[in-house]
Amino acid sequence: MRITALAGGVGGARFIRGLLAHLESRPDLAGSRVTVIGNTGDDITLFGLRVCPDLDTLLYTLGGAVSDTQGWGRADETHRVQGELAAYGVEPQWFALGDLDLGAHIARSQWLGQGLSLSEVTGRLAARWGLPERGVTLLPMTDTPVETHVVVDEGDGPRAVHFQEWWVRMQAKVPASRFVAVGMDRAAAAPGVLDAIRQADVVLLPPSNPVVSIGVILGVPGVRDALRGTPAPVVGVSPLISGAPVRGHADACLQAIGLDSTTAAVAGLYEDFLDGWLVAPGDEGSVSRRGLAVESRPLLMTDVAAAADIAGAALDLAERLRPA
Ligand code: FO1
Repeated sequence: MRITALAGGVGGARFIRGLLAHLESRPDLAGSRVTVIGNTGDDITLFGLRVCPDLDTLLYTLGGAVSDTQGWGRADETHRVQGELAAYGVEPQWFALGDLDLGAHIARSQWLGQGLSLSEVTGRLAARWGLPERGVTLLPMTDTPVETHVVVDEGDGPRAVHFQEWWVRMQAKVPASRFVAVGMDRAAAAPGVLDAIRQADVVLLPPSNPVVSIGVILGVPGVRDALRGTPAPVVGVSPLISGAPVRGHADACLQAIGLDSTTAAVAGLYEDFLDGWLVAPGDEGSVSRRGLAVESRPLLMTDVAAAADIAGAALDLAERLRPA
């Protein structure tokens, strides 16, 4: 089976890890291939290095090296280089870059500097983490730089800050009035992205942030059309449980674009291509849209087994929606 998923950071990575665990329990689906289209709107250049948080979170999580307490970054991490940067007074100091993590950013920046595309770079990093052996291909949504910037007003008038400054330094506590995907007007889908959607047997939307992760991927030219046109059923998993995100700031993001923090509002963002929607118990009544198959089940990915069950339920729903 060819499965394609659009994914952001921690929630998306944990879901894909669950999906792979579920596939291992399905001899009938042996040989399945999973293509993950990763959000690059969170990317930031720091200290001359290109940092791709969502791609790295997917690589580390699927490679078994992620810090499970944080959900991002490396396990057993140290911050000696960061301590030196602080000692020299190098800014910014609000974005924690560990020593092991810096290895990925240096390798990526070196290869980008040598003219490799972000897709080629991501392929090299993925090979180190054993993704090809697990039938997984990780594609950046675009090879051209796209960065989400956030318009905030702290009382001295509106200004745009990089997404990471809003997300990490401000902890999304300063209300955002707008998200701008800088560079999207010049962006093209990375090689293989549109075909991965069009030629999939199933397309899955993990419980990633619907505005700044999935929403940014949907802004890549051709992606939304591919999702509307693919013969594959498109099944999503609600990132909200009773209106609240499990982690992160999806509620603040939805509020910023004038939406309620409800699973119905999120489904509404995907309504022109969504075929199935997995919601938390008690939320099923809130989403009633013609042509949308809604099912409810516990959605807390407390561990890999729980994530595998959720991914399995999404896959089962998609298989029931596939044309006979
Ligand atoms: N998140 C934080 O809350 N604080 C950090 O200092 C931080 C550093 C960081 C470094 C590398 C990386 O790949 C991710 C990092 N994150 C940090 C998480 C990141 O802001 C978010 O995971 C995504 O950008 C949103 O999905």
